[in-house]
Amino acid sequence: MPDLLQIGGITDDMRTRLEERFTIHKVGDDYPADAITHIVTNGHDGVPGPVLEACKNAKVAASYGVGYDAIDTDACVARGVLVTHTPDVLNEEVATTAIMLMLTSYRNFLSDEAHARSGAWERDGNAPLSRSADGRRVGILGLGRIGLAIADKLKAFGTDIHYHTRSAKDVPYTYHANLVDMAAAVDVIICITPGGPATHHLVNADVLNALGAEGTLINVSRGSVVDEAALVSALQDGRLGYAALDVFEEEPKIPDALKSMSNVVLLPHVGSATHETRAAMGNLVVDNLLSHLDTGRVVTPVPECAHLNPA
Ligand code: NAP
Ligand code: 8YV
Repeated sequence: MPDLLQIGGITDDMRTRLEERFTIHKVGDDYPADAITHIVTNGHDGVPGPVLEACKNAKVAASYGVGYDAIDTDACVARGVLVTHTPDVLNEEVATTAIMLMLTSYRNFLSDEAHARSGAWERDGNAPLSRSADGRRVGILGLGRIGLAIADKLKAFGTDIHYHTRSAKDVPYTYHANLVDMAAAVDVIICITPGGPATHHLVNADVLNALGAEGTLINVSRGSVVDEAALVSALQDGRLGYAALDVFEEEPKIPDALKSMSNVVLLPHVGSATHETRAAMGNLVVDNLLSHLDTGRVVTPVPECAHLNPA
């Protein structure tokens, strides 16, 4: 059987399917680098440079996740390694996470829940009023597969939808070519672009200032998209009102300042983390690897590697 290198964790279902066709080696163990033809990894661990260099005969690196900013695709292409990812199967889940972050922030459900659970309701009376999430102006930063799913779900809340991307799309939403202009025009920004150098600190102090003292920043993209230091200082100064975050610059570290703020909602990068969606992602990872074994083609190459996938 061909040799597969495992970087990071895989689910039991993935292991069961992969063990039928591959001999699996783990990256921390002593593995036969020259024999490795396939790699399985994820959006956090990527493929470290020394591993890519050692696995000279690798043909495919299949990543468990849609975002692949942790993988050096140029280096992979240079070595003829086809990188795959898991688009589409997680659109609805991540969109739901974004909506839940927005609703939680507006409706103050975390402190309301604590109020009910702690007995404060009986002792001190009703919880404070919160802000309505209905009828808001929301700017989606990145209107791709997941951004479009977010827009669809927002319609249920009577949202006025705006977006910023590098090029305008054929959609019935308000396009802003300039992100600061969009920030000034909306109540909420939801970040859902890819990570990597092209989007690094796209949300900077100017964007946060334009979003303003009543504004809400939601990030379900990558921590690198938001200048975290600028975010902390905007929240501390009251220049930005609220934030709801699933992703951070130095995961799993979250700045203590954010942890101490009651106007901030924090999640540990769980945008796609349900049994159902992770199973679909795992199946697509394995489908890519098995398809390559059986046909020489993969199912979902990343765009940078599409030319390595035979027609
Ligand atoms: P996608 O379909 O490729 O969409 C990306 C969107 O971002 C496009 O609309 C693109 O439009 C826009 N964009 C790219 N670069 C930009 C830039 N420099 N400035 C402004 N807009 C830019 O990607 P997707 O499948 O929706 O996934 C998006 C990202 O979500 C992933 O890459 C991943 O990082 C993140 N994600 C997070 C979680 C989580 O658990 N929190 C889960 C899944 C995905 P233009 O090309 O026209 O600019
Ligand atoms: C996962 C994600 O947390 O798909 C992505 O880009 O961020 C999430 O779905 C992660 O990639 C799992 O490896």
